Amino acid sequence: MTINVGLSPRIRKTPFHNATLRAGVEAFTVYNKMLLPLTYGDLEGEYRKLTTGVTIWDVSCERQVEVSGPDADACVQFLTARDLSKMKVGQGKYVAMCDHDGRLLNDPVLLKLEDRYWFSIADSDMLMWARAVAAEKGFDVEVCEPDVSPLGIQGPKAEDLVADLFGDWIRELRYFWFKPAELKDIPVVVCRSGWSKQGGFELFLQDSARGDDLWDLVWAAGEKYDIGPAAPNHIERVEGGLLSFGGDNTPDSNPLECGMGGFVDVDTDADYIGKAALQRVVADGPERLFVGLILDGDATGADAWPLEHRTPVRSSAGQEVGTMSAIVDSPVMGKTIGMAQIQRAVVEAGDPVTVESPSGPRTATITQLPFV
Ligand code: THG
Repeated sequence: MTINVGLSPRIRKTPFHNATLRAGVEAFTVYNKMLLPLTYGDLEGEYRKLTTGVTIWDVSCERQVEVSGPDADACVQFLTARDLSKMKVGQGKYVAMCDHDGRLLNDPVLLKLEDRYWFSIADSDMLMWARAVAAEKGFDVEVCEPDVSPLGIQGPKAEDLVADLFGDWIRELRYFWFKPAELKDIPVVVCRSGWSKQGGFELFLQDSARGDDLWDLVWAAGEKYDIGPAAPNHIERVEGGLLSFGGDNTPDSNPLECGMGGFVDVDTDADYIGKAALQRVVADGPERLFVGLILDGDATGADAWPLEHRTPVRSSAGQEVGTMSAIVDSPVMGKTIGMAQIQRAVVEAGDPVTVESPSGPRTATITQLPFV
């Protein structure tokens, strides 16, 4: 008798799946019901290549929610807590999608194409949400998940590599701006974006049958830059203060409690879900702030541990004043650093706090994000 365990059609493989296996992928997680490679077995080397060279990432799981049709502008604006009235074709923006009480539902990159929009989403079901909202509001739109899979090229040498592939015009692309292009005959959208602070691009593959071909072309062009396979890097993203949706925020967090205050427009004519609630949050101030923690003393390796739960952050009097969602040893800072949601009053008072580490309680200083 054979017992089948593991993969099922419920968990989707990416167009680059075989390529990542060939490259030696060693661990996956599931994101938007799709496999997301986590490591190729050498996290330290992957961090080094990301911060000094160039890496290739299978981030197909950043799925697109496409909105097209006569009411696409109005529908996308209604779904987005940011004024989109000046957004241009070819432009991307980091946006918050919120519910009616201003809770953050997703933090996608929004791309405005010629005749449609793509919400390039984090890990929550926005296809369902967008369809429901569009239908209830009577918007004349079509909402779907298109055959689009981003391939990340991240690191300081990414620009030279992508210029070798597509031409020097890519050097003129501003952050989150993009352009449709072809590589050989593979249709892609080239966007200056990616979930790292090291610079880079994402090639949004528009034909899942060509995953191997695209990966191999990038790899071949990357050989002269010593390209390596990698993935969204936990240490680098903590140093860079990038929000991991679902990990750093709780289901009831508003965007101001997730460090997204700068990307939310409340003083605008634009009409969107959650606007009144967010106006109140801005007027009253959020209850919590998303901040960095620097643990006192040098990073020893003993106090950065995998966090399976948000762990309590306490005041010196022992009161719980927040929760920590990530903790890593930072090679750049030589310190153990964390990310936490902490009561605004405590942050504003500037008091030190305490976190429980495997080696006992550690005092920490609150700091603004990003660290680096
Ligand atoms: N690329 C694409 N889709 C994505 C992600 C991505 N979907 C899921 C997830 N990542 C969305 N979340 C983020 C979070 C942060 C950033 C991008 C996507 C980001 N932020 C910069 C910052 O906060 O410093 C820049 C923000 C700005 O200045 O506008 O890059 O990575 N396709």
